[in-house]
Amino acid sequence: MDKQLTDISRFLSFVLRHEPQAIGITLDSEGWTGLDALVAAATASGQPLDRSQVEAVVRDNDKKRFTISDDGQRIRAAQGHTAGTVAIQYVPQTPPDVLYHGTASRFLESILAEGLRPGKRHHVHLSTDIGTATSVGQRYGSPVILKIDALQMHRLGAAFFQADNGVWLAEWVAPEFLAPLAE
Ligand code: HQG
Repeated sequence: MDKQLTDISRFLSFVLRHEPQAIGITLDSEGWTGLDALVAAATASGQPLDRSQVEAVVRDNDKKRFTISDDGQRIRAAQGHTAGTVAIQYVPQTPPDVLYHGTASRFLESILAEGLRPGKRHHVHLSTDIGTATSVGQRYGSPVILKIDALQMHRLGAAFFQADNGVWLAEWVAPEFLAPLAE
């Protein structure tokens, strides 16, 4: 994606996950807002946007971070929210046997003691492959990959969900279901 579209993607993450009020829009409980309203509000608050740029970001985004509704009228972030008005009713799913979470080595001691917590976001984010987990973990420092016994956790009662873009979500992961991958 070119730099302009990357900047727009960052801006969309900011307003559609975290701070819709920064440009005077609201998100419904499923995270949706009107696409035309978003474009108008962004432009009015100094981030000029047009609908075709937003559509290009949604289409070309490396992680499919955003979804446009089937009728083309609304847009939402697929996952990663911190905004308090949003409580997406993801459909519970049976996870694969194993999922991965990338984190920074400095968080490891705390995670082994307390489990994985969502922090400010609404869910813990998990991936099906080690490569994705590695790049997620690298955002905060020297990465460590945790292997999660997802299916076992699910069998013992934990709910798992999948966002529109395929990212796996859980409410938390207790320490007994996770272990650092051997180097
Ligand atoms: C850590 C990006 C200490 C956790 C990525 C993580 C992802 C703990 C950090 C998405 C802990 C939270 C989400 C505990 C968890 N003690 N640290 N008990 N439990 N942590 O950014 O999963 O590019 O909120 O390991 O690709 O890193 O923005 O979560 O390091 O999919 O689309 O606390 O964000 O997507 O960090 O990333 P985050 P995350 P985008």
